[in-house]
Amino acid sequence: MSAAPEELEQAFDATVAADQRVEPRDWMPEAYRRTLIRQIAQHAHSEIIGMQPEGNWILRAPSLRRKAILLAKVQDEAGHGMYLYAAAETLGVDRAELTEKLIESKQKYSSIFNYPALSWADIGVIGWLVDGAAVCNQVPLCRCSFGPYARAMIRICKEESFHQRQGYELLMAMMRGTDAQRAMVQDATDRWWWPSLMMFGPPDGDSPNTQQSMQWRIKRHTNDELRQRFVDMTAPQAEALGVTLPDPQLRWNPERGAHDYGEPDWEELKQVISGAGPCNQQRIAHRRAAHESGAWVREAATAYAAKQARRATEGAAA
Ligand code: FAQ
Repeated sequence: MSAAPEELEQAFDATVAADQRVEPRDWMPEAYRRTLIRQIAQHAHSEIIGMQPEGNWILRAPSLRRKAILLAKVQDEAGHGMYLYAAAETLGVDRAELTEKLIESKQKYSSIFNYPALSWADIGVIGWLVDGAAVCNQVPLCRCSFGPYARAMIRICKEESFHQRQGYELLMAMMRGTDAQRAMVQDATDRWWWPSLMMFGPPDGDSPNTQQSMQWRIKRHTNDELRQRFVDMTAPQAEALGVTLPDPQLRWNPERGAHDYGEPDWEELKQVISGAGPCNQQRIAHRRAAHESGAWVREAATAYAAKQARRATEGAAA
């Protein structure tokens, strides 16, 4: 005898309340499934589009060592995209369908990847600030209520935190260099600081999804809570590095036990999310071209898999 809808819902609520994991075979509310598909797909797309600003620097890395490190980082991002698409597929969507939605601009990806990487210092700053923000946002997702997403995040966070450190190490090397190198690091910090704060999403009062996602324990903290955590973590790192964060309002507030900081330009975030950022068109055009020129690989892999399956059946029958 199958369970009544209210019993299924009660079982789901109890799983979430007990901090246990909801698994793909379990009953879940349709809106929970849709929210997860939206967030995991956006997250996967961000990893894949996020390969572009750095990929652009692989051929121009200043040494073989730096080239090998950057190549490995960009490959890790492709891997993160794959785990996340696989997690989304457990919810009943197909990776090919999600890719179509991305290249038709019907699904979002992180605003941060619509800014250009203009100098070699940008590669260090992307590691330090962008991966730093990603880690801050994603560590709590390791405790997300949906099992496949939470498990994917564990490995992703380990790799992102390694990326954050390698970015910081690159910047330390540049800061020990010439005045021109130090100026490059400061310039890159000035350009990436505010967009990094915007990665955490709109302010809480303007975030339509947070409340429900927190009730479902998909999100464990609000956008503003995580943004504050990032500022508090990054301000001393900037000081140790010897760069100035471009915010005259940034200062330690002993009463709050946290840093006060200025307001990001939320109008800019809206523009970038809605497709009018500096690189939106270029990023999607590049992704679409890569998808189209890779069609023969997908066809060949499918034909090969079909041939192997046929051989296995014939072998079993013989
Ligand atoms: N960019 O109600 P909320 C990385 C959208 S991975 C674009 O607050 P929510 C690794 C939001 O989707 C970076 N869109 O939404 C790496 C929603 O739109 P919708 C990606 C944004 O979901 C490093 C609407 O605005 N990380 O960096 C942004 O509760 C280096 C209203 O917002 C993740 O995806 C934005 N910044 O909270 C790779 C982490 N912010 O769909 C390469 C997982 C908001 O309703 C190099 N995701 N929107 O039309 C999350 O934690 C959440 O989805 C948030 C947004 C916090 C991003």
